[in-house]
Amino acid sequence: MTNIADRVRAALRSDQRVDPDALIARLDAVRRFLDAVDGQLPDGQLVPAHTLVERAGTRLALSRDHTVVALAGATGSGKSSLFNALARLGLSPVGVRRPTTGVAHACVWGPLDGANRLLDWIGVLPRHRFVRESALDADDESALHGLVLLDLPDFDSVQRSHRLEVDRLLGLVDLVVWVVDPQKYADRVIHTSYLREFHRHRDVTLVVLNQADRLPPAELPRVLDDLRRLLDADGLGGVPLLTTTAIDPARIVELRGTLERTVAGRQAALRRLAGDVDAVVAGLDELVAADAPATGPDEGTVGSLSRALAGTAGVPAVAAAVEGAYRHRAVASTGWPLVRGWRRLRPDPLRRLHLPGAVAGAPAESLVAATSVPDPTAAQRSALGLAVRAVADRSGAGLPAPWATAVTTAARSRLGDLPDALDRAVAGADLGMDRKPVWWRFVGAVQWLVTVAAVAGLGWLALGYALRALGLPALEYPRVGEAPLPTVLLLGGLLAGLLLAALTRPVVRWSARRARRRAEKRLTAAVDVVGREYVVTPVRAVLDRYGQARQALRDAERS
Ligand SMILES: Nc1nc2c(ncn2[C@@H]2O[C@H](COP(=O)(O)OP(=O)(O)OP(=O)(O)O)[C@@H](O)[C@H]2O)c(=O)[nH]1
Ligand SMILES: [Mg+2]
Repeated sequence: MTNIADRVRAALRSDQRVDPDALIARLDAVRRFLDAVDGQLPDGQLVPAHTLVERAGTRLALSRDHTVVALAGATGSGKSSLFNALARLGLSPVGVRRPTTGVAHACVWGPLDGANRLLDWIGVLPRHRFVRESALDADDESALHGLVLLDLPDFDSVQRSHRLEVDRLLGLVDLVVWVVDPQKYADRVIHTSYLREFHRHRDVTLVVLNQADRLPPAELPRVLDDLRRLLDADGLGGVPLLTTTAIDPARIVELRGTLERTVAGRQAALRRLAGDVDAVVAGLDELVAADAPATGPDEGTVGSLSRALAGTAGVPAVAAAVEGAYRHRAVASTGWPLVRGWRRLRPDPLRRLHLPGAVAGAPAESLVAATSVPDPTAAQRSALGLAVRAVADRSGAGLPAPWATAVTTAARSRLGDLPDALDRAVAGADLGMDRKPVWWRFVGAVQWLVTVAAVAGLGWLALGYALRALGLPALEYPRVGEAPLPTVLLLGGLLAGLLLAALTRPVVRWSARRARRRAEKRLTAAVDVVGREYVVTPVRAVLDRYGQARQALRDAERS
């Protein structure tokens, strides 16, 4: 049943015309596929596609008016005899010593000029090119005008060079006539190494059982049935199967008629290339089998990456330094004036890290990153490694293996540049530490004021004491309630200073923690940008390429 269905399908297909524009669009899609996968996938699997694109472009550019037909088969099957019989001339030597034909011979129906460039490309030497056009039989032969018939060496040859030549030529011709004979039609080589390989080229395949005269007429149907069964098993159900006797011109008429129709249809070259595209698309399909994945890793995974990067970049250390620096500077600005002086003698925790962002007005972008942020620990490095791997794994999940590898390679491609980029990001981040808060100035000014009051009170008291000691008239101090004003100034000033310092301390601590959180947020944001640029963007680029490749291959499929 299947064989009948195959034959019907083949018959329908052979009636279907290949639209040159559609074929060119399909080839273009293969080219787009190759552009998309360039540098992403190993070249080995792409060779057939590259070969197709190059060959098809050349074949279509060379001549669409010619149909190149090859006679292929085992040695002694009668290829050269058929070649000569079709040409009606003894062009290719026929021999009893096997193998006879060592290089391809060509016969061109019509002017040789147009076919010469085609034969140069196919690689048939000029001395093995013949032209089948004479004034005498021009009319007889006109139906074959445009035919370029090739007599190939034997593909089962003891001569390796013959096999190589056949393999090369079979990749270039438009239609293949497989010539078999009653003795060797069932040979394994022809079926497994050749016919089966051509199952995508059914509509440019013809099988000829030659030397039919050597079979008793009663045997012929059985042999034909057997051969048909083998062809079906090769995936060539429905291909035309003819019988010929090369030594009898009357018994090659059917083959000749088939060739005439093929030449007149001018479809063989297009059908051959369409079959080539089918084969290439089928071969590449597993490379883009999965649905195009999301455009990149999910935000959770990117968040983990940012946290790991923050650890490596020393964000916690810098943030802690920001908190320390805030406290240090706040105390230096708002503390009791004597404490301030002592405070200023101690180093600023942030300056010790050599962070330009920590210094007011430093042009961060002009600074080469050379911070003294502590180097990442082994644990931080391995956490980063795991986070990068997670980005690759999540992004490449479900993709065909070579793409998953490409995603991993992309995720790791810029790891070498990461340390400098992170250092630059940390160095360039605005830590919010370049301006003094207004309240520091205010509290600082009040501290000065109460200190001045205390010193003034002290001075006043000291003056009164000195006058008394010298026996001079004592100073009459103004009084606040019961207490003399200088005492109020001295004690009040000292008390107010201490009180203000005590009240300020928790506010400073709270603000320092806030400054730490703000710095942490800004640093993490800066590090996140680096992570996206150095890890996520290359991964997205590969996923983009995957989407393009998948779409291109869908476009290259036969519609
Ligand atoms: N009886 C008979 N003999 C044939 C037929 N076709 C070819 N021969 C003979 O078979 C032998 C081989 O023919 P060739 O045409 O040289 O075979 P080939 O396939 O070209 O062989 P290689 O060049 O070695 O690959 C010759 O002696 C031919 O005369 C045929 O249809 N009937
Ligand atoms: Mg021969």
